Amino acid sequence: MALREILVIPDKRLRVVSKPVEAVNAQIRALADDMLETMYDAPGIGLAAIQIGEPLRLVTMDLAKKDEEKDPHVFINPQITWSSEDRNVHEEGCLSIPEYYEEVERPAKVRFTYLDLDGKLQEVEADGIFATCIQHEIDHLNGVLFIDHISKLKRDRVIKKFTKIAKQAAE
Ligand code: GNR
Ligand code: NI
Repeated sequence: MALREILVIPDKRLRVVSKPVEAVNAQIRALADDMLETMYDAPGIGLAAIQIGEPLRLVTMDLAKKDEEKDPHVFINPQITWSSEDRNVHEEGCLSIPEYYEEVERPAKVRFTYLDLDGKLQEVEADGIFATCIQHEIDHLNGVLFIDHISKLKRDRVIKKFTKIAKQAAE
């Protein structure tokens, strides 16, 4: 297991469309391990592989509360098969946009398929924070960030702030 660096905006790699995982092998399981370790360390409730620079359609998640036991999940090639008409507003954050939070409206419930770590196809229905989080992570696989769902004024402001920080760090 290894702790990996999390990419932060405006890193262009966060805009890449990730490729499907071709085979669930030892390499993929090792990458999922690194992602879980990095996610727990951050700490975050979800992580997409591209956030550690790996352009593969692989997501980790743990929605357990602080006082609960760990509940690690790995979703490979997740695909939404149904979204509810009714929508929900939830405050979102992203490890690639540190310490910035904003409300985002998304379908309240989704169904999605994915491959598990044994390469077996699964389908689940998600609501609440689970629905919000899987949609946030699948967005990452498509190069989409939660700030793409907020007003252009707010988005431009946060991108400008992080661009300035990156330029200062490069000096
Ligand atoms: O840790 C995270 N919290 C969170 C809160 C609300 C909606 C989505 C998330 S995901 C985020 C971790 C992350 O950046 N995943 O890509
Ligand atoms: Ni994120």
